[in-house]
Amino acid sequence: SNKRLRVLVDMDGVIADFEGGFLKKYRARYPNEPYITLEDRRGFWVSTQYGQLRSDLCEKAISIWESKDFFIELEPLPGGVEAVKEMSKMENTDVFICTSPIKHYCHCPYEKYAWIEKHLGYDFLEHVILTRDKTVVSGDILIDDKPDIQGVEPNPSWEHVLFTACHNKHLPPSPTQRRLLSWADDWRGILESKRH
Ligand code: DGP
Repeated sequence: SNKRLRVLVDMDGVIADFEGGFLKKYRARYPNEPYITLEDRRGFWVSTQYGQLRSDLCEKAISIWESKDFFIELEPLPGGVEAVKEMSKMENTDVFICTSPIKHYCHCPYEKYAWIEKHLGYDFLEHVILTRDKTVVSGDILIDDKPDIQGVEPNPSWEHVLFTACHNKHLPPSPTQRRLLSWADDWRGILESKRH
C-alpha cells in the first residue's frame, strides 16, 4: 500500500531519561533517605514503589518531578533523538511525540515543548501531542514504555510496541505485545512490518 505510516513516540522513558533524571535529583535532594536503584525498579509508577519502601517517600518522590527544571533537564536516552530524526525523514512517514504531562501543570507542559525544541528543533513542535489519554490519538504504532495504556477508546488504532525500561524489563514476554529493547534494536523493521 502507499498509505502513509503514522508513528507515535512516547517521551519519558523512551527518548528522555525520566528514571535516571529522577534518581539523580531525588538523591541530591534527599541524601539521607533510602532510594530504589534502577536495577530494583518495578512497576510503572515511581511514587507507588517509593511509597511501598516507606509511606512518606511517595510524596518526596512526587516533589522531584513537580519541581521547576526537572523535565527540561532530562538527558536524552541513547539513540532516541537520532532515531526520531531519522524516521521523520523517511518517505511516507509521519512522526509525532505523544506524551502525557503530569497534572501539576505549571512547569511540565512548558518544559516538554522546550525539551523538544532543544533536542529535535523548533520545527518539531508541529509534531507534539500532549494528552492524558493516548487511546483517542490515531496512529499505526505507539512506541511507549508503559505496559498498559488505557483510556476511553477500547480499541485504539495503534499497535503498542513496548519500549524496554528499568521498570518493565522483568515482565514476562507477551504473545500480543512486541518489544523494542532499545533504540539499537530493529525499530526500522517494526516500522517496515506495518507498511505492507
Ligand atoms: P507517559 O510516559 O507519557 O505515559 O507519561 C507518564 C508521566 O508520569 C511521565 O512524566 C512519568 C510520570 N510518572 C512516573 N511515575 C509517576 C508517578 O508515580 N506518579 C505520577 N503522577 N507520575 C509519574
